[in-house]
Amino acid sequence: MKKIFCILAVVFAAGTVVFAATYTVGAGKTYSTIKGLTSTKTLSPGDIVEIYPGTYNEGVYWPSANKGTVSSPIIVRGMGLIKPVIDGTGLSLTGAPPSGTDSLFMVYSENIVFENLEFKNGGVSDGGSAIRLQGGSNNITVRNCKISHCGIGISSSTAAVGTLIVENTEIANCLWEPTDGSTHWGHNVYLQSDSIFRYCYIHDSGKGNNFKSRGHYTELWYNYIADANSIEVDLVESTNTTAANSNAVLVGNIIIKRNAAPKSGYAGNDVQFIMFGRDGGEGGAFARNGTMYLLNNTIIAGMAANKFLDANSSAKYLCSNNIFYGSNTMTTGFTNAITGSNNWIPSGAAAPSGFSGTLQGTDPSFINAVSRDYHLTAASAVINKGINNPSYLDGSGASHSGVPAYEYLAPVKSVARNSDGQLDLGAFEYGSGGGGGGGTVDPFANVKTYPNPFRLSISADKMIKLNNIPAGASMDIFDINGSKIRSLKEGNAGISSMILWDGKNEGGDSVPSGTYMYTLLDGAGNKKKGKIALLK
Ligand SMILES: [Ca+2]
Repeated sequence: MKKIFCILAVVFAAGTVVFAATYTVGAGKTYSTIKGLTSTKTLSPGDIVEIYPGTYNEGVYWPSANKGTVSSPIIVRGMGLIKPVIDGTGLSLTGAPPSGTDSLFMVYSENIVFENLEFKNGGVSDGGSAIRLQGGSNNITVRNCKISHCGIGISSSTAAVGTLIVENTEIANCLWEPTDGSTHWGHNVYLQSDSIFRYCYIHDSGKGNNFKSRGHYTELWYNYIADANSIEVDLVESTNTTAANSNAVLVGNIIIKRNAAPKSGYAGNDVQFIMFGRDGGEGGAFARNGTMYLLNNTIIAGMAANKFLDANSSAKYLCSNNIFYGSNTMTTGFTNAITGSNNWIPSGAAAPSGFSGTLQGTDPSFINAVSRDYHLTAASAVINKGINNPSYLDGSGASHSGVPAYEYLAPVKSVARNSDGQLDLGAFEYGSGGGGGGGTVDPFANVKTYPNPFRLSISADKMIKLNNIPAGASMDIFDINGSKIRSLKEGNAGISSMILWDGKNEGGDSVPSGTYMYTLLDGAGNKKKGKIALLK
């Protein structure tokens, strides 16, 4: 029997009606592999690709024809509580599309969101990446993903690539170990293009750096970057960095250098920590022509040998409201490139000549530095010692507020930063949420309702879906008069972390077109309210 495999939804974009499709991938679904879909279908703006839990041993090519628009991106979504795994075990990631790929996801496209997916074991021997942006890629978002044990975690090519956004994502243990005797480093992140990373946990790069970019402009907001084998944040030169305003802004990050020597053969990298300049010192064809704005970060050296800030003669730092703890070496040789105010540094460290309002002491009074809880105690001398109006210039030279509105919350979340009218130093305001400081997390923060509006007559499975539902949560649906018409539970259709509604009331009758209100409730008493527009 012939089946209709796509679910039609209605997307209102810029006043036009676009018919978008939902495609399902997984065991027993329309497509058994992701490649099986992308090699046979051209995806359109607003399309949704639902990847069901399982292991996908494949490299996938995302061609330029598969592109969304800014208002109607293509969503590629892992379904369920356990992320589907794209596992590169045994694959050679050295090929060229369309038949081969050099990465687990090799992307040439625009306006795509990849969310709730896990990538691992790709390209360890051949340098393949979990996700690689190739020429023409732009406005690619990676959200709520996990990447580990690949040759490189996320990379981008030297061809024209637009902005990459990575949020709520863990990237760890990437390691490139060639079998042909050649020397390569591999990094958790290695970009040639502009990027924004926020609420991410980037750690334990196997050989190289946690975050490396040769892009013109980089933003890092509220990330936890720790325990690289080599450099933690390494923003160096390329043809992209000679133009004015080849800047970077780092706000509210926790950046930690571990107390351990690098692997054998990589001597010297127990010194470098944050680099804004050149890979190879002052030589080479290019330089980095810009400023790194370091604002309200907590920067922890694991040992006295660590040098916090490194640069080259054309690169500058503007540092305000940071805590530098654990080493007395702020920099060597680049003190004139470093300006800023209201930073805390150890009493044994020499403040760079461009610093003003420096606080010094033996201990900034963290809740528990040994267990890495860098929230502040009530006794901390850095409370209310920040400047209140930190700002930065972006990659075009436009000025923006650098006031931190959020804080990193382990492992890959964020929480609003307390605002008492006077900024504290570091990544955590005294009394803010997270460990040590109390506070709560919205368990429904990532719930999405789709399609919404919901057009019953053209929906093949006649279901409206809510994803990212906490285990055991319930949903009450009300009509416009406030009368409860239906109660549903997480997993009601046999898919964990989802609730599906068939547009019927408790008695099994289809409800009329209109707006319906719902309330989600979890076992801890947390609530979320929303609306569903139902069209017949
Ligand atoms: Ca304060």
